[in-house]
Amino acid sequence: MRRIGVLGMPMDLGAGRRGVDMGPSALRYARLKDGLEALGFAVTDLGDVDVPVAESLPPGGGLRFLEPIREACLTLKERVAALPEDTFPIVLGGDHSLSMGSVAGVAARKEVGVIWVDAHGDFNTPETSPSGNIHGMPLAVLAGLGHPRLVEAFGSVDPSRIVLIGVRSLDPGERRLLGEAGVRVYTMHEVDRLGIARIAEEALDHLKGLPLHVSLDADVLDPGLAPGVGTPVPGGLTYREAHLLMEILAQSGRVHSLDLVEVNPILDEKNRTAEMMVGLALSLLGKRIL
Ligand code: 4U7
Ligand code: MN
Ligand code: MN
Ligand code: MN
Repeated sequence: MRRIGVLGMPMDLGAGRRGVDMGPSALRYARLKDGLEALGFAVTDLGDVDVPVAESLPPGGGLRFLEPIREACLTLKERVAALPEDTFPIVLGGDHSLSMGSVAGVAARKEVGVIWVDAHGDFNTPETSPSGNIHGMPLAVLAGLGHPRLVEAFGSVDPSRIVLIGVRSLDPGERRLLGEAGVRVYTMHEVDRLGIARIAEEALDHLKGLPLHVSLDADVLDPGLAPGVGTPVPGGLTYREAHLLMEILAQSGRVHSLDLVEVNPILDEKNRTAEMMVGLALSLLGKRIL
């Protein structure tokens, strides 16, 4: 597959802090397209999906911005599902709730396994969420748990086909739900004990035979490397752990789609976080040292 379609999703409605809506610009400014072209891909930037700005919306009671997030993610789902079979979608976020749309979109094209690389579980439901922020819920929705308006639109992946990597912050309710659903979870404890190479290989084996979607949340990286995130948690992946994970997944030849999410340029230092994320995307798409 030598074609890539880039789609921006400038949405911050699902996050507690403002600013991730500028993530797509920051990732483009970090020369994503040039880097991919240097690898030999034909890259088309398809522009941004329309997302309303928070100021234009009524202050939602209950789940914050449920309907506008649903609407924008449905548009993203359709845009991704409509891409030609030979085109690798890269979705630029934006808060992580957008992955409800991107994953449901690729899952409409073919059955996929999902590798969710994140400091958090993103497996809350309205009942378990301590914040009410929808970016803490997308993985549960994809697995069929959560608000019916979201599950009916985006539920699309069997929980046995999900692997979480890099986790170090779980709320009590989502921890229980992850266990009950049977999601494979590699926390930072396992990263330290087993090493990221073994985890990458186990994940590939667990999802054997399936094309893979990688959802990469910038906050999986150690905050020292990636300060531009809204919900930093100490003790994240090092530079080489993150790249090695991407390199091993790339060598499998099975990755078919990617989200780059949760980059917050307001909180960043000279676009370092976006530059890290672009570097990781290039490793995932086959950039080699030698
Ligand atoms: B992200 C949190 F409570 N779990 O639900 C929540 F700690 O997409 C954080 O991974 C969610 O960045 C983080 O609000 C969502 C919180
Ligand atoms: Mn996330
Ligand atoms: Mn996160
Ligand atoms: Mn975050």
